[in-house]
Amino acid sequence: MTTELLLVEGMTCDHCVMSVTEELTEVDGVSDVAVRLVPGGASEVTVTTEAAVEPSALHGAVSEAGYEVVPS
Ligand SMILES: [Cu+2]
Repeated sequence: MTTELLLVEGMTCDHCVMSVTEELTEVDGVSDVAVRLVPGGASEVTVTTEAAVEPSALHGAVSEAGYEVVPS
């Protein structure tokens, strides 16, 4: 089990948190998603994985939800 910290821009409310959580949870190997919302800044999204997951799959899921992963 490992955790990945993603910084995500564009999230402003609980609905954004739900969308990002939902998309990331659908990625194979992801077991948990925790978000510390920073409206108007880079929110901290902690993704727990049970198997090896390509960072690009996580970034893709965030884009799918309509937000952007920024370099940490
Ligand atoms: Cu929102």
